[in-house]
Amino acid sequence: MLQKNAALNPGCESAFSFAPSNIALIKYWGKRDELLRLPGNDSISISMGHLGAEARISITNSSDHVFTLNNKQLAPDSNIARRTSQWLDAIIANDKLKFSVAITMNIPLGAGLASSACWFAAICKATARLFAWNISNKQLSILARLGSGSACRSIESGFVHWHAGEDPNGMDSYAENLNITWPELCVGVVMVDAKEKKVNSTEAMRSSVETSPLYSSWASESCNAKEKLLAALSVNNFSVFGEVAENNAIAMHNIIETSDPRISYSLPGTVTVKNKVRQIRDNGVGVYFTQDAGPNIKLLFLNKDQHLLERVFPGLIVVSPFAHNYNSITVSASS
Ligand code: 2P0
Repeated sequence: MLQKNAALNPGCESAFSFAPSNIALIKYWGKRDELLRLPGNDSISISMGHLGAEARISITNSSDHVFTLNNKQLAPDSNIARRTSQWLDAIIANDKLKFSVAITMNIPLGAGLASSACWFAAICKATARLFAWNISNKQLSILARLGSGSACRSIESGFVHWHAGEDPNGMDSYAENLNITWPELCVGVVMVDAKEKKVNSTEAMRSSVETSPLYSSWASESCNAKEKLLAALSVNNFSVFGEVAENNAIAMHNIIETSDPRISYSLPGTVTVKNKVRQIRDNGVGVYFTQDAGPNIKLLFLNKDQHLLERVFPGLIVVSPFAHNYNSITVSASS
């Protein structure tokens, strides 16, 4: 795709970049084109500050691409290695160039914490640096999207809007920063299970689109929810923001759970956490949940409630997406 530009950045033998993971507040669920990873609906996310991936990429003399995650080499036939090899081959379009890609990540892989989003976004940004491509974040988001849909939203920090687009070629399906800050907003991760999920998002989405009776109304319902969320964001209305995000997550899981054969990403611990959130909300605490394609729960709350929530959910990982400049950070591997 970009072979005309496939000359290395002068003096640059390797390049690295960080990308945050992101949590969708209005979810992307279902594709209109699988190969180009074009979604059926717009989505809105919040980037997760320091939680994410750092990618270092260089040319290698090996006969194939080599991937390491937190200093351990990945099997070439692992799902993520295969997908990334395909992405590099498609983007660089030069069979002779092979890359060594070292990823350091502080979230677990494949546990519903948007690991593939930060993985592909970080590699995409590092690759662009290696070749000194003079391209915009919009163009980077389109390239990252080809690796994993939600990766397009991890190019930017803060609130991000992924436009589904309509073009069959996908050039109008990109992500952009919403330019809204909300310094008090926090996102908390409640880890229920860090193991890799059994059914990946790509397969589960396909099953939802093909078999769930609820999928036909998803695009219009999520479009209405998106408008409500944008209105709430424009005036920092936390209760509407939280309610819309929570309901959108519930609607997505209803679709997933009514597919045939049935898929469920929730474990008993997931249900316990959600019930606890509802219970403390009934007692006046402003907290809402969202859940992605995995058993772990993300909490949405304001920083005034952080200490209380850390007591209720021991081990809560708190991110303040607007509290720091996350453009230059060092990532330590998750244990
Ligand atoms: C999202 N998820 O909006 C939704 C909500 C999970 C639940 O995007 O097939 O890894 O690679 O495009 O992006 C996870 O799916 O799927 C996802 P592919 P992706 O965050």
